[in-house]
Amino acid sequence: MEHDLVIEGLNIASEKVRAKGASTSIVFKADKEGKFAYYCAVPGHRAAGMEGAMVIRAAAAAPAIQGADISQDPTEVPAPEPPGARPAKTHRVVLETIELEGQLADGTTYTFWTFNGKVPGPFIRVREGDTVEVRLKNRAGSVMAHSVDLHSVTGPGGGAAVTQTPPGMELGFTFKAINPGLYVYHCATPMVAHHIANGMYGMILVEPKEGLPKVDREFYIMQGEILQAAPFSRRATRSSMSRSSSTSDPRTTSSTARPMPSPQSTR
Ligand SMILES: [Cu+2]
Repeated sequence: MEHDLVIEGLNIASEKVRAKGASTSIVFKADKEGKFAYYCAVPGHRAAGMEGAMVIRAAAAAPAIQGADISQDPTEVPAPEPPGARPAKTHRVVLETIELEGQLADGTTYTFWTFNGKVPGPFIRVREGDTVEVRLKNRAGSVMAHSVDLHSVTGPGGGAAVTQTPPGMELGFTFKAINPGLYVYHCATPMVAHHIANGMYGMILVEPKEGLPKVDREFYIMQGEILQAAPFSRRATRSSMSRSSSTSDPRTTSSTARPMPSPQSTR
């Protein structure tokens, strides 16, 4: 028995396949949306059941990037100095606090509060004995005051006491790095946890006097999480937040963040 394949509306017809076990193929570009009937055009075959439908849908548009990429590049580490003691230096560290709409996941943005527009903020690298002049600028247009508390600083609030900076202002202080170590820094403006959770954290490395041993590569990685109480694009109600907060697991800020099942529709 011979057969063929016709797709109606797309102007496609295969050659007839005659021999037992024979095959043929057709190549076409699906450039027309719609539902198209296909069938065998050998008389009587369509009526006998050799038919079906092919649906061609428009490709789903790639999700538009709506927010800024706030992810810090893990290779953004200040170049290491050769091991061995060197005379003390003075560093000037400028931190600008920027509140911006960043991409949280596909189709979802979040207003991050950042140091220099990235989360985590810039990696700061100094050496024991160095002097560090810190300038904190709060970008005009910020909604909040911001500050910086460097855990390498033993002064009041790690600097936070003198850097509570209103929008559009700049404040600063100078400290001497006397304790080698790898320290966190963060915004310490009340509510402090709110500022940290929104992205205001980073690290400062105070190398020992003699420097650190040489390594092949250095990376800068900190983990942050955004907890959701409702699926993407939905506003959480008070009840859904309280219900899911006890059972929710953390979702990262990476582009692989997944929507959480919500206990109820909350639009
Ligand atoms: Cu802040």
